[in-house]
Amino acid sequence: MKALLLLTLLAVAANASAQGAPAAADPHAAHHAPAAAAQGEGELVDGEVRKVDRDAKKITLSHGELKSLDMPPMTMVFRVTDPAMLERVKAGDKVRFAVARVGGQFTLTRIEKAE
Ligand SMILES: [Cu+2]
Repeated sequence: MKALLLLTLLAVAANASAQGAPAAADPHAAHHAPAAAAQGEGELVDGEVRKVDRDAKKITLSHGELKSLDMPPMTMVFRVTDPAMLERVKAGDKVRFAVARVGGQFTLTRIEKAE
């Protein structure tokens, strides 16, 4: 009985750590450490808009280092929760933005044009 309980606990622990790992289907995830879920929210970083896809609610940004998400500078695609955020920016704009991990996806929480 005791052994069964231990196995159950191990299974729960393994499951929990698997959920913290990036989705294997995301080719961008490989170089991102599985940091804690809500980390990085609110940190404004400099970036430049590469592509805006309002229909898909996605934006491609090149960004500087994101220390709280343990990300080196790169170009990547972010999901947006509100497509209205994409009305104000276009490819080539210098921006400042904040990103959070929502459901394992890097999601833009804020974006504004840089001065
Ligand atoms: Cu990145």
